[in-house]
Amino acid sequence: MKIDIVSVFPEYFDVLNLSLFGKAQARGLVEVTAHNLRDWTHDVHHSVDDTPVGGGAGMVMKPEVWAECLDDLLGLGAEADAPEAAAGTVASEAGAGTVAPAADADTSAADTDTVAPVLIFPNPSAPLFTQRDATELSHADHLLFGCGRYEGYDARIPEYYRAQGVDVREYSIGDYVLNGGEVAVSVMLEAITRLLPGFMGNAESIVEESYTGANALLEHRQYTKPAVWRGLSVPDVLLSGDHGKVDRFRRDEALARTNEIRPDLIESLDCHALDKADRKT
Ligand code: 6GU
Repeated sequence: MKIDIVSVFPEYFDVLNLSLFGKAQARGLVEVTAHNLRDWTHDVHHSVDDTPVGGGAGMVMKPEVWAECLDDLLGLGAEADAPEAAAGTVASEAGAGTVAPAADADTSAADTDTVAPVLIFPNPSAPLFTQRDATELSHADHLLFGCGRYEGYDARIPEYYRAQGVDVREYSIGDYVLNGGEVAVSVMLEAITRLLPGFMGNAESIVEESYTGANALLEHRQYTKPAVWRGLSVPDVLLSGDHGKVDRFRRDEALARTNEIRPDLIESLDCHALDKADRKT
């Protein structure tokens, strides 16, 4: 999986050379490049932001700088804006009956043999990023993250790239405010890449986690040895060796804890995912 990140603090992502992510990079499972947005500025101050139109506090990231950067990284470049570019020429040829529309489509697909990246903007005012999104994005070949700073980015940036046919996503990671998108991108990146085959080493541990599968329940609590520690005991049933009973105990606990801590997850449960015993819980 190829990953590009654009930020005014690209050094923030140096931590991706550590730990499991560093190993995954060394093994070629992921290939990350953090770019400095200011490299696409032309003015002496390398400015990337301006005051909000309509007034208000703070600064908003300018669309021109982002567009130069994203055109480059998406491979849209000059031909997207040039008047003699694809759309006009192809349309007139097709109109003259010389080139079949299907042939045009084939040619343009062959021209770009690499898959277009999914373009992702962290945004506290966007829909919540969930395990479902992480799973979906873990199947992409190329992700491009654009980190906003200050009061955010000009709303026309995602709008423009959507209109160009790019798969553009905007996500919030939770109901709190961060200073910029860098932390949010780190969170999303970890949630996505740990799902890549071979990233974790132990695929089974992923399957049983909270928020995954049809159930999307909080996970049951975990214990290790000793069976009694500072007067606190592991639940007896876990020591019984009866796998059926252990599974039922864990499932009941997952349901009860989810109901207490995250009733919203219970509300959105697929009722077909509940078995007969669950309904009694
Ligand atoms: Cl994606 N960005 C920022 N700046 N703050 C956030 C967020 C994102 N998600 C929650 N808070």
